[in-house]
Amino acid sequence: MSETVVPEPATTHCGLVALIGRPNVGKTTLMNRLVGEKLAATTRRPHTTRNRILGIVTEGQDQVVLMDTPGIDTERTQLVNRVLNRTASQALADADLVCFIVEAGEFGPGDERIEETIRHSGRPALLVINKVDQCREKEELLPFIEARAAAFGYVGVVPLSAKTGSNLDGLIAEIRAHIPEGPFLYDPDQLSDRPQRFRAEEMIRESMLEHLGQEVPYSVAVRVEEWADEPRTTHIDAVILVERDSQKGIVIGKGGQRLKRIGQAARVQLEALLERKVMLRLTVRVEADWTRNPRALRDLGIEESR
Ligand SMILES: Nc1nc2c(ncn2[C@@H]2O[C@H](COP(=O)(O)OP(=O)(O)OP(=O)(O)O)[C@@H](O)[C@H]2O)c(=O)[nH]1
Ligand SMILES: [Mg+2]
Repeated sequence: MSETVVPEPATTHCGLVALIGRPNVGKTTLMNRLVGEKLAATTRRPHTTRNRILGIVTEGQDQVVLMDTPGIDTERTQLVNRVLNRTASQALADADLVCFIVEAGEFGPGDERIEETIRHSGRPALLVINKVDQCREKEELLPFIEARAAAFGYVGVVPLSAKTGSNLDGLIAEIRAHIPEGPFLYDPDQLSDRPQRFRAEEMIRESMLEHLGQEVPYSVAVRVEEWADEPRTTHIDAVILVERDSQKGIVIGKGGQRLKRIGQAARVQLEALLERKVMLRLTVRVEADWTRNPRALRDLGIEESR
């Protein structure tokens, strides 16, 4: 008598993992590295990220759904900052696991407040100590790790460098060890919840922030208005929104030189993303006080996740 053995379906694990931390600690750089593609803008300035952005890493039976969030800045009270902070809090509330990202050797009052928020959330948390490449004395790292680990019941502490890629494997292993059993939330081939259009806007915004110096920091936004895929070329028309006429002048620059450089750098990135030739047309438009206007924020996708 023959017996048919039906193999047990392999158990899958899937978890929502919130990347939380002060502005500029490297959350987005880390997400881009873990996913292996540039999903969102990173710059040397704080307050680069404005939305919750998912980066999806599927390996074997495990799916890690990273939620990149705006840096939490508890000092700021402007509407746009309150909205950004709420976006981060919402991600924390939704998370199965929190990655609290700090910079090696630095732990200030801002970090303490975030640690307190994580404690309140009751979520399990990994402490991710980023930018270890900046540590000149590696021996200094150990007391830092020990002090932080003693202060809070982290389920793990992972020093790494999102920039050089050192110990990213260590982080993924720790995350995989702490996500719950469950079905995949996304197709294993999917890398993000965001469409190409969003990634294009992020690349243009990144180029702009890199070319602007300190001059027009965070009152700029980018909206792609037209996107046409033609046989050889993709034509993209995008609008750069600023709040004041003076800012418009700065973005455009003398004789349009700055806008030209912003466009050239963005086009190179867009061509790499789309793997084809891109014709990019940028226009600068003044939309007064958009950072203070809830509707304008919503129109730009800068809003609470739910
Ligand atoms: N040296 C070094 N720099 C890093 C590392 N990770 C990120 N950076 C740099 O830190 C800066 C901020 O990186 P982001 O990824 O934009 O930081 P963020 O935490 O997402 O910032 P917000 O979106 O503003 O909250 C960029 O200039 C990165 O290149 C790292 O491991 N080492
Ligand atoms: Mg960011």
